[in-house]
This record gives sequence, C-alpha cells and structure tokens, in this order.
Amino acid sequence: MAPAARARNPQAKLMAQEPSRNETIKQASRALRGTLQEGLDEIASGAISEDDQQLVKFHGMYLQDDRDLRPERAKRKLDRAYAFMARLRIPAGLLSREQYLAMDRLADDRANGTLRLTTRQTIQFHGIIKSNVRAALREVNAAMLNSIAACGDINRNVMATSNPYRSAVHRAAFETARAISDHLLPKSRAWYEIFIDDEKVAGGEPEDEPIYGQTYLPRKFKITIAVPPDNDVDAFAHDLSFIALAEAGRLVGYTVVAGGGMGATHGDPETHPAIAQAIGYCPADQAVAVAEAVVGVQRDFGNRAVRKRARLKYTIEDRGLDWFIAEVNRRLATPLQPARPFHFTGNGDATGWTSDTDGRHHLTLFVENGRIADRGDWRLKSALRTIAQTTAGDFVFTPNQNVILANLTDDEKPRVQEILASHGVVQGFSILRENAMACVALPTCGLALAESERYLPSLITRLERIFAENGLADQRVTVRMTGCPNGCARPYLAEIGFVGRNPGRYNLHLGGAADGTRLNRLYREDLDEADLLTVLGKLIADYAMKRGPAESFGDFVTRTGVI
Ligand code: SRM
Ligand code: SF4
Repeated sequence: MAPAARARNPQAKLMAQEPSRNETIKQASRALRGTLQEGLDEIASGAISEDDQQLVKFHGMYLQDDRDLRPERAKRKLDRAYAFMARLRIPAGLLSREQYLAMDRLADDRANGTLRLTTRQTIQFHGIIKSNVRAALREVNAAMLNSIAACGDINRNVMATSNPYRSAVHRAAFETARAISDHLLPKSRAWYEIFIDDEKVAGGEPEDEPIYGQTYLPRKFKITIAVPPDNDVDAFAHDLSFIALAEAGRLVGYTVVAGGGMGATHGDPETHPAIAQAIGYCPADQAVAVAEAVVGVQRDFGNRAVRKRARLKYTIEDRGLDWFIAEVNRRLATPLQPARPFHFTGNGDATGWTSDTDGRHHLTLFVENGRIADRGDWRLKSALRTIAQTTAGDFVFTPNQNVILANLTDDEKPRVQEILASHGVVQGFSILRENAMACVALPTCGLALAESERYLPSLITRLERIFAENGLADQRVTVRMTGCPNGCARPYLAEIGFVGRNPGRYNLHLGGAADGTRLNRLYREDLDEADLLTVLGKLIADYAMKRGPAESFGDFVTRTGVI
C-alpha cells in the first residue's frame, strides 16, 4: 500500500509495523519452553536470560530483585538480589483447607514467609530464589494447583463474585469461571516439563495451540464473572466480563462487556484507562464460546507491534465497537442478543459473618492490602493456619484482597472466633480502611515509581482523622493506591485514587462511582503527603457540608464540578 493510503488507514499502518520483540520470543519459544530448563540449571547467576524472563511469565513467574537492597549491593559491586515472584491460578479464588495449608508451608519454606492476596483472587509468593523455583512449584503441583498462564500474553486467572457457597447463582458463576479458565488454558505442557519433571512430549515437538497459535495473544487478557448487585470483581476494568442475570434463583445468562483496562503511562496520551462497554447478552451455556470468540478477535486483530497499545481496549478503540461486535458474532454459532439491564450497588466487600440457607457460616475477613503475615501482636498467618488445621471450611480470596473463611458449621463458627482473637486478629477497622486497596509496589515490583502497600496504611490513618473531624467516620469511600500508573489496584475506578509519580509523590484522581461503573479523573499531579492532605481536607469538609442525601463522595465531586 502506498504511504499516503497507509496514513489514512491506521490499521494498515499498524500491520506495516514490525512485530515487537516479544512476538519473536514467543514464536521461537517452542510453545513457551525457550531455554528455561538450562537457565534454571545454571548456578553462576540468580537470574535467567532476558528472553526467558518474558517466557517465564507464561508460567506464572517474574524475575525480580529486592529494590531496597539495590544501592548497597551496587556500592559493594554485587549483583542484584534476584528472586522470583510466583502467582497461582485459582479460578474465582477458591482453595480447600488442605491446599491453603500447603501454600502456607510453601511461603515459609521456599519464599519470604508471607502470602500476598492479589486484586485478582489469587496468591503471590515473593522472594523465591532460583534454586528453590522447581521445589516450590512441585509443592504447588502436589496440592493440585498450578501457576500456568497466571501472567503473560494469555488469558489469566478468571475471577468471579466471591463465595460460591452464597447461592445457586454464585455457584453457577463460579462454575462458569472455572470452565472458561480450563478452556482457555494453553495446551503446552512446558510448565510440567520444565518445573515438575514431566516426561518430554514425544519427539520434543511443541504442541499445537488451537486457540492461541504459537504467538499466543498480543498482550495479557483478563476475564471476570460478576453477580449483581455485587461488582466486587470490578467488571468494567477487564478485557471481558460476564454480568449474571438471575431468574427465579437460577443463573440464566450474561450481559457481556468488553474492552476495559486500567494500564496507562505517565505523559503518554496514546495510553489510558478504559471501562468495558456492553456488547450483548448470551445464555449461560454459551459463555465459554463467547470467551473463545472474543479471545480469537483479539488474537487476530490486537496490536502486535506496539505493546503499550496491545490490549483489547485499544483494538476496540482503533476499529470501533460495531466492528468488534460484528467480528465476535461472525465467530459464534448463535450471535449475541441485545444486552440486558443490570444494577450494581458497590465494588467492595462486606466484612463480617453471614449465614446461608443451608445453615453454613462465612466470615469475610479484612486483610490489609492482602498481606498474610505475622506482625507483632497481629498473627494473621498463624491464625489462618490454625483455622485450616482445625476446621473443615474452605478459603475464598476476594478481588478486594480479603479472605472469606467459608462453609463453616455451627460448631466451627465460635472456634474460628476464638482462634482469631487469641492470635490478635481483631477486626473493627474503619470503613475507610476496609475499602482501601494498595498494589504491591516496593520493594519487589520492578515498575514501582513510589511506595504503595507499605505506605497506604499510614496515609489512611491520617485520612481517618480528617473524615472523623468532619463527622464522616462511617462514610464508605473507596480509596486505592498504586505505585505507578499501571493500575494494579484499579485506582482509576476509586472515588479517591493515588497513582505513584515519584518517590513520595502521587497523582490524585477523583470521582469514581461507588459501584465501579465510572472512571475517575486526574485532579492534581505530583503531590506530596502534605499537599494531598490539604487538598483532600478541603474537599472532604465541603462534602460533609454540601452533599446530597446518600450522595457518595465520588458523585459529589462529579456533580459539583470539582473535576
Ligand atoms: Fe499488575 C504488572 C502486580 C493486578 C495492570 N502487576 C505487574 C507486575 C507483574 C510488575 C511487572 O510487570 O514487573 C506487578 C508485580 C508486583 C509484585 O512485586 O508482586 C503486578 N498486578 C499486580 C498485583 C499483585 C497487585 C496487587 O497488589 O494485588 C495484581 C495481581 C493480579 C493477579 O492475581 O493476576 C495485579 N495489574 C493488576 C490489575 C487489576 C486487575 O486486573 O483487576 C491491573 C489493571 C487491569 C488491567 O490489566 O488493565 C494490572 N500490571 C498491570 C499492568 C498494566 C497493563 C496495561 O495494560 O498496561 C502491568 C505492566 C505491564 O503489563 O506491562 C502490570
Ligand atoms: Fe507495580 Fe505499578 Fe502494578 Fe503497583 S501498579 S504493582 S507499582 S506495576
């Protein structure tokens, strides 16, 4: 095509661009093997090659280093303190107590002694040194778990509104999450071969990948199932979400929304967060087919040249929603029907005890920023271990980094209460803290520009004071912080979002909806703590005086034109 014609046609321009380096790595990887075997066996360094660092993500791991130790090690001319982060695939966040106990042990024996609950209903381990990687994954495998495709350019862990024990509809949503997760797993046996010592595939030939092909997807891909009125999964933040429609206590179908995503880069207007848009409705038994069709469109049309523009949200933006819906329908035996209405009331977790109609009890336990550890008098890790050892309940991880101790009997309920109390795990946090989330950031995240998990708790203490001084101690407001603009704690959907810009400095975003259906907007850039508190102090005082009845903070700043 002539250059002039190409300039008028952005897609032709895209196709004319060279594929990114990652595309070449995937293509040459023999279904995600690369030289990972050799790299793990090599003992001279705690790291692996750069190409293998990209491939190991498909197996649920990242090579990281302890950034706190960087300056001192550099001074002493030492290599970085390398270690791996491993993320499990746990569809809808459900673990048996035996599985939880195995992961609790693994954290102590092979990682840094803590478990990190993520914003996508799973566990991360940090600090696994190279010589421990295989042993760690063998323990994961022995517990009937894996980390396959937990990271990488592929469909990740599938989320669903928490706790399948809550109702038949929740159970059905959970089953859908599991079915989609299984269906979209890669066929490659590389994970078993490299880490678990599986037999080599006959002739060492790479497997076919009927859904993905040898270059998998252009970028990560994320799916959730939401059961209204709860939007705990933040359905609009992901590439693809299914919003359940229930009739007479049965899940009958899903409104499908696509093209959400949080990631952005400071100062790059080509990148931005986006909320997913409705593309139609499907009966419940077609959800897997719809997921495969949407994945197929993104596989074929996603941007494989510029990784920053490679998510589904940009494919839809570049080609248009109508084109996208038509392309999805072309791949389905039965086209999508018009989207059905849905109503959400919030995107947080309600902490505390609930009981279901079978007389079982469930405790949603607040875990600050998802970190399960023993710290001083707060011995959460030991408490959860003891609960797993002495009750028969399950563990459900929530999209808000909390844990539900689920399916407990009448006898077990008081035992759980006793165990928590005797380990110093008393709840009763402010509603502000319970609705706050921070991403991991420093010291492990290689992309962090500022603190997040280690800083948010103290900032919340200061904000609690401001809310209390204004008579708003019981006001629910979502606060989310990330150490960089990638958006791992979904800060652009929060009523108050802090996005790391520089050490100790954050962009302030305001105006998300309390039910997660509206993006917030950038209000002020690069503020330190003193400025953040001054700016927010004034806005919170205004809110206390001028808000409408039951008006949320996010709605107030939007209505009054603050942003
Ligand atoms: Fe994330 C990259 C942690 C949920 C958007 N994310 C990372 C990495 C792996 C850093 C890296 O690439 O080197 C972080 C590892 C930190 C560490 O030390 O553990 C990281 N992301 C996390 C977790 C653990 C945050 C948490 O505190 O819970 C979450 C793990 C989820 C899981 O279990 O799978 C996590 N990440 C998210 C979410 C939220 C979600 O999906 O609901 C998002 C925004 C939604 C989205 O995908 O658009 C998110 N993470 C990113 C991005 C930006 C992607 C983009 O489209 O631009 C990156 C950077 C990248 O991919 O290049 C990233
Ligand atoms: Fe790291 Fe940024 Fe994600 Fe936080 S938001 S975990 S700093 S990539």
